[in-house]
Amino acid sequence: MLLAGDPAAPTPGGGRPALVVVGAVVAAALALAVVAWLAASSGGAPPPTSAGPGSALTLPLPPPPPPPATVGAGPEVELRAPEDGLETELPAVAVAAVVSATDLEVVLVNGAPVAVAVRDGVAHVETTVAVPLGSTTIEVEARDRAGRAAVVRRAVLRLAPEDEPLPPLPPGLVPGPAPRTAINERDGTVLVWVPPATFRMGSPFASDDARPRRDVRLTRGYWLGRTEVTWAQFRRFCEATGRTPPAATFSPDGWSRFEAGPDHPVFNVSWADAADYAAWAGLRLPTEAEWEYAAGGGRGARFPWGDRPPVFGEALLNAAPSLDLGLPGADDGAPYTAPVGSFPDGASPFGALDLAGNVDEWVDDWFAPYDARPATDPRGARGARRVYRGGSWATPVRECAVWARASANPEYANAHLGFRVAR
Ligand SMILES: [Ca+2]
Repeated sequence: MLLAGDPAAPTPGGGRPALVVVGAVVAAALALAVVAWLAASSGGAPPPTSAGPGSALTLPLPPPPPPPATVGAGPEVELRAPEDGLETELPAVAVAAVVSATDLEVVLVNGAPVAVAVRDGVAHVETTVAVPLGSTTIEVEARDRAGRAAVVRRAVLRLAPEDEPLPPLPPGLVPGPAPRTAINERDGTVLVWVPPATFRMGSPFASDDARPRRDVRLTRGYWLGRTEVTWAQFRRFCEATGRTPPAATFSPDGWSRFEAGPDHPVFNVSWADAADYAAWAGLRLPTEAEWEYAAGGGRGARFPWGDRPPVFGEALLNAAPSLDLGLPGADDGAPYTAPVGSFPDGASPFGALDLAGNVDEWVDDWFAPYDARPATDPRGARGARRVYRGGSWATPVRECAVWARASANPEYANAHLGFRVAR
């Protein structure tokens, strides 16, 4: 099976028309699965999609990120998947893109250049991308000869329906309060199910740490804590194991005093504190790749809920004021930590909460630079620093991106850094 972006995938000229015809048959079913999946992940609200008989089905696409101020508007890309029927044998999808640009230089589909045909003054691109089981991301990128900013458009395809049967609950887990959730009996953590997937990790809009991007395959589904571990949970662990709990208080300005409530996320914990808790609970810390996929669902969007930043009066996460967007991050109503799960509208595609903001979260991996080669179930190579993810109450909104990486000495502990568990 080919992976998206695999160098063996079709390139300009090489047998493309036949593959397009066959792949197109798959596309409609996939696109419909996308619609269903996006509808489910957005709380039932139908996505802005139209599909009349015989017409192309336009995938719901996030708005492109703004280009850098020094670069003018680039080409525009419209990604379409034709509606032709159902075919399940071939794990490939036809990608048809319409590109509007006066002086087009190159169009890339998942990083590979594709042939462009100009009809009626508009460039049309058709190619196929092999897709693995689970979720995959189709990404079309175009550049013009003036080198102006490429516009990247994405669609996420799922071969498996959202109501795919869950594997049997492993020992220690019991059914949770909602579909596709479970409760870990030892510590009461509510977990959400994240299915196996292939996705593009990192972002072209990220700092150097989150590049180069790579295709990551997660071969096994996993359970992830719906929220961060709380003070109440961590104190029970300390009582059971004879540990001294860390301080739940700090002075943000040297004279006032903040005390986190028992339903706030634990902080002032080292990486070892987090790992010890997880082991005590019969759980583990998520890997960095697991964390990123659970947060973004492979959609390429900046935040767990999508690309749109919160507007005035809207609470999607607990972050710091974000003057770069002209947004009042303090609208979240929490100057420091907030009770876990306080921002249900900021849920990830799998229903996890507070992945962006509240407290940063230790993950299992050591920090290591990304490698452009595809990776399967990656773990950071042993290093000096452990990774933490997601941003916190002290992080500007824009920096609470699903791809944003941070790392610290494993002994580091601070009032912005906690963790969540996985199984
Ligand atoms: Ca968090």
